[in-house]
Amino acid sequence: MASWISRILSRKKKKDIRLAFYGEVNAGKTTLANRIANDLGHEDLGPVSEIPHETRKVVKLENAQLKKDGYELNFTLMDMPGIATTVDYRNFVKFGLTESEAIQRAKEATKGILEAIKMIDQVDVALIILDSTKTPFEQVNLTIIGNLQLQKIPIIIIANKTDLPDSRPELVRQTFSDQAIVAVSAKTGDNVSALYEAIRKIS
Ligand SMILES: Nc1nc2c(ncn2[C@@H]2O[C@H](COP(=O)(O)OP(=O)(O)OP(=O)(O)O)[C@@H](O)[C@H]2O)c(=O)[nH]1
Ligand SMILES: [Mg+2]
Repeated sequence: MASWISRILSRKKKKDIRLAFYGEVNAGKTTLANRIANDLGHEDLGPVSEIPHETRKVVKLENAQLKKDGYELNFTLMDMPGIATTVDYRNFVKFGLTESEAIQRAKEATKGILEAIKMIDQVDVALIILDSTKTPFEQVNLTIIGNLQLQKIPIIIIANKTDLPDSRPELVRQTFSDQAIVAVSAKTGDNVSALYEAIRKIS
């Protein structure tokens, strides 16, 4: 091939992988999104909190590039609001919010859940983040996974929080034995590099 043709071809920008972080509230979606963003030389996508529904809007980071062991991946990271079947403002009051702050947060959280679900058709690869100290049988997880599978979007299940003593990633593996699963600690960064390998394989 003429060298000028190969130069033009190699200049062609690789397609972005729109990588979405789905899961229940407090599973660690934003912590993991921030960890990946930082690894790739970017700022945090958003704040992390023990109060549920901290993320109430889809937050995107475009042009995040991973160069590793001879391969290159270009991402748009999409941190999603946590999915819940019910949003009760009284839960937020327990965390010290005033009643009006709690009601406002509940309204925003409900909108956020709908936004996250609507966005499914814009996703190339979905990470389903699970808190591996909790039961993986939650209805919410099954609903999200079912929806993504219906749309034929490849998914990777993340058993997060492996740094905690009551983490049980093996239970996640048993429950979703036909899925790609990566056990990580988004907090310490442990095994996040295995996640990059899994994304490369699946996308
Ligand atoms: N020990 C431990 N804690 C974690 C880990 N990942 C997240 N957390 C904690 O879990 C809580 C929730 O983390 P977030 O990243 O805000 O969770 P989220 O899934 O984005 O939550 P929402 O935005 O509310 O849906 C915070 O207190 C985090 O510090 C982890 O790998 N290990
Ligand atoms: Mg979040």
